[in-house]
Amino acid sequence: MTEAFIGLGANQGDVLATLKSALELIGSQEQCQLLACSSFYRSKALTLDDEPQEDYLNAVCKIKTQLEAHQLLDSLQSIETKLGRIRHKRWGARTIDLDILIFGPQQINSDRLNVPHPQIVNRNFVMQPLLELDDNLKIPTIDSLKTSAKALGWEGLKRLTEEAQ
Ligand code: A4P
Ligand code: MG
Repeated sequence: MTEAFIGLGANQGDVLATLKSALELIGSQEQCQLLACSSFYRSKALTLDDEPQEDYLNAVCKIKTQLEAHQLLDSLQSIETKLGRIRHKRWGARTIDLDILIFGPQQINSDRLNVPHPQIVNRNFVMQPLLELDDNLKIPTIDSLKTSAKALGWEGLKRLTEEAQ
């Protein structure tokens, strides 16, 4: 059994409904158990060009799984497809994006998978929900999640109230 953290992000369509459906589908995968989910966070879109994009809704969930990391990636990609994800361009707008952030203590660098996710430390919309789930979380590639999160602050990020989720 491996404990893993998955990042969820959406900025197209009914983002709240999509995030909720994604969580349900993650929890109902074979050999996978949903342990916890962070609050939902609204964040300014990080883009690779000047084209404006809608804000994102982001969250992080924690699972326990018997799958190997690449099997989990396959399963998450089929959930993305089921929820209507069409791949246009890298970092482009999307109905749903599911990233494996952390997969137990494993460090993986293959053609299809980089784990821990290399962008964790640059993204407050990933670090704040991770800290919410476990403020003592140890990540193999990061010295201190708390220190990195503090350095990045809350710019462009807002936690939704319970009524809004
Ligand atoms: N891949 C490699 N490592 C992983 C991993 N740890 N988890 C590969 C999931 N996939 C991983 O992904 C491209 C390929 O990455 C996959 O086929 C898989 O083999 P993709 O979802 O098709 O494309 P992408 O998401 O546009 O690219 P990338 O590089 O994964 O981008 P990110 O890091 O997912 O960033 N702004 C806000 N505010 N909130 C967001 O959530 N997300 C992105 C996308 C950009 N801006 C954002 C947000
Ligand atoms: Mg991605």
